[in-house]
Amino acid sequence: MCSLNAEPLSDASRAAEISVDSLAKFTPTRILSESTSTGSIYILGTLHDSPAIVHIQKTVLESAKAGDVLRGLEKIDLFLENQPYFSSHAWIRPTPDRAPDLQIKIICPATETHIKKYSEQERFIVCETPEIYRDVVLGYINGFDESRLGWVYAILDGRKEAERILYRKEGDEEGFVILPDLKWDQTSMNALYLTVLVQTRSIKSLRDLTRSHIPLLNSIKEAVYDTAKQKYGVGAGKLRLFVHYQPSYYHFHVHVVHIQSEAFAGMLVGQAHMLDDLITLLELSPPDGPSLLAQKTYTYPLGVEHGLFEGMKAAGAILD
Ligand code: G7M
Repeated sequence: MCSLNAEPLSDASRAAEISVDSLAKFTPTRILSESTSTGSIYILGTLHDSPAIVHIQKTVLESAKAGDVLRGLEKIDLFLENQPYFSSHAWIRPTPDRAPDLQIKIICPATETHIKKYSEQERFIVCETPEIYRDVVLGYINGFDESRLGWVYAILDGRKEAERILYRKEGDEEGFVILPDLKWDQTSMNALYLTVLVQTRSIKSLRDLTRSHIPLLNSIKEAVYDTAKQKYGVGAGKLRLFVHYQPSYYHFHVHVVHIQSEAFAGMLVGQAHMLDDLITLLELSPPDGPSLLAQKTYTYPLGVEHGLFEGMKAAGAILD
């Protein structure tokens, strides 16, 4: 069973459920969103009687093996010919040892929040002053369902994804882990995507950062550089380290993405804040009292389905 109310499953039984046979029983309800350029598509449906979100995406080609693909084609269908330009669809010949054609991610059971998050929706620019943060956002963050952070705590406690941890620094205040993000299948280095989760639960968002966190942020930076170099051969000059505001999860984390990676919504100006900029603003902050990050007005896009939207609208933070 993959049900919201069911007893939690052991890892083994849950893993056993996501199989070729079980996916064949997925009943699609509607498309939540899709990208025609990347071939990424989010489908809402039912799996084992539970709402489920299935994300299907073509896997990224490993650049060193891209040429091999042309030697393994089964069929080619030329639909545009305008010399010197040609466009075609191609089918890859199945060979036992070839890389998978698809990457499929599943959220099951999917909550209303998940469904809203992945649904195409109208967005508006929001101007979040420190007063609006205090009156609207803080209450939203404090009321955030702790269970949504279950995956974070499971990683930090070593109960989940333990074998995927690339680096761990111990310590309640200065500790953190580095691991591949859910979105990265570790195939293409140009699509490298790592996540850094801090051990402390006291930093909900970048507004909570103070000068006292500068050593933590610097040690995250250093460890990311070392880890990416050692594990993947990717140098510091190829990495974009940034933090979301608003994030989806209010437990401080840093995104690490290869600069060759195609821009996606979470990388857009407004939502993404370079880690180095945050460190600089903390260094420029007064020694006592709220940091510049706490005092700053943030301007960012917010979807109408976001849990903050109505409160922001009522507070006059949405620009017409
Ligand atoms: O900043 P924001 O909260 O939007 O980003 C959260 C990040 O955590 C995203 O890049 C997600 O892909 C990533 N993420 C989310 N979940 C549920 C997991 C997970 O279970 N494991 C890992 N490794 N990353 C996750």
